[in-house]
Amino acid sequence: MGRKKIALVGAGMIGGTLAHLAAMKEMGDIVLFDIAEGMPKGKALDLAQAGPVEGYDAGLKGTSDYADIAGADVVIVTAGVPRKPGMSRDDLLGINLKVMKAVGEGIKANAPDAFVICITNPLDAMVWALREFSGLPHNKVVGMAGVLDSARFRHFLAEEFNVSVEDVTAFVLGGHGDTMVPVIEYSTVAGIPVPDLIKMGWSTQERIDAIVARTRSGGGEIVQLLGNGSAYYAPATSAIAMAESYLKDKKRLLPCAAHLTGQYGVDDLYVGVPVVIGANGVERVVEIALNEGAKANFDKSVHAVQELLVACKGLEPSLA
Ligand code: A3D
Repeated sequence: MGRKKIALVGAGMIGGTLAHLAAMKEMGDIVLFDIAEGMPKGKALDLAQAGPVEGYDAGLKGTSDYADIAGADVVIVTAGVPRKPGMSRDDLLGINLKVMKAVGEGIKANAPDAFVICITNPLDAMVWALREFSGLPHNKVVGMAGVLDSARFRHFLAEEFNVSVEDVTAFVLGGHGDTMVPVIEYSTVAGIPVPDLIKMGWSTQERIDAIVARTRSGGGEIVQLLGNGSAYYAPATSAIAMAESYLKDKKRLLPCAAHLTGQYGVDDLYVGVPVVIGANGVERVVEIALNEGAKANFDKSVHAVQELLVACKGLEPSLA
């Protein structure tokens, strides 16, 4: 049995971090693809030279030729531009839509059997467009956002309760944007829901509300601090968790931007919901009961994604 092949389309900040993580975990051979000529080759060589020190065996190749992603088991897409301070994710729509067209066609021609994870923003619209351009089955194209948003929520909750991040589970639904929906009823410390912890005096509703607000703007906080570009360590780790669940058929239940066909009252839209990821890609969309407030927020989030799709269809007639 040969090694798995992981193609990273976009070899920038997240792409390079993905390659490092995938190599460290010996997930397979890695191809770094970018339209920039030398840069992916330079990163691949640098990472290959880290192999003898760390003791990992992974083929690493940098390329600007789509033929090199042929036969990839997993493709992770970060191609495009990230935010600058003051920009919203939606400001990236026009330029990144063109990139998704090129990438979707490249995947369709060279890696049609891959499991594709999209990270490019604005996420929910770009993963939808990437699926359309690639023509791959919906269960094989998914967006990374919920794992990251939940990780941010978990980190803030663990700090608030002064407990290990390992024991904090958190639930974030909806689109990846200011309308995302952190659901506190399904967020726990070792199984104890956050509302119970408030009753037990571990925190107050006001403090949890502030954590929810900080989670919603968690990406923007990092954009402001970095001054140039957006987060990349946690986004890369989150996508690797999804890739591992697919490659190892772990069947993890993870919040991802998945294609809905009536679940949550939504049709033909990618939006963040809990899904099971295994060897068949997205194997199940999990429909949980939402209270009135969470449902209203979820619907608002869906509406925001729908507006972005209208804009995409206006910009790219082949999507209409
Ligand atoms: P960056 O370091 O700029 O890397 C993007 C790379 O894409 C660059 O190296 C470009 O040369 C390359 N590129 C541009 N056009 C093409 C093309 N047509 N084909 C191939 N490569 C191309 O950005 P980054 O790695 O920091 O971020 C990548 C994307 O992820 C951005 O759109 C971010 O907004 C997004 N992002 C999403 C999340 C989510 O949680 C969804 C989090 C953080 C960043």
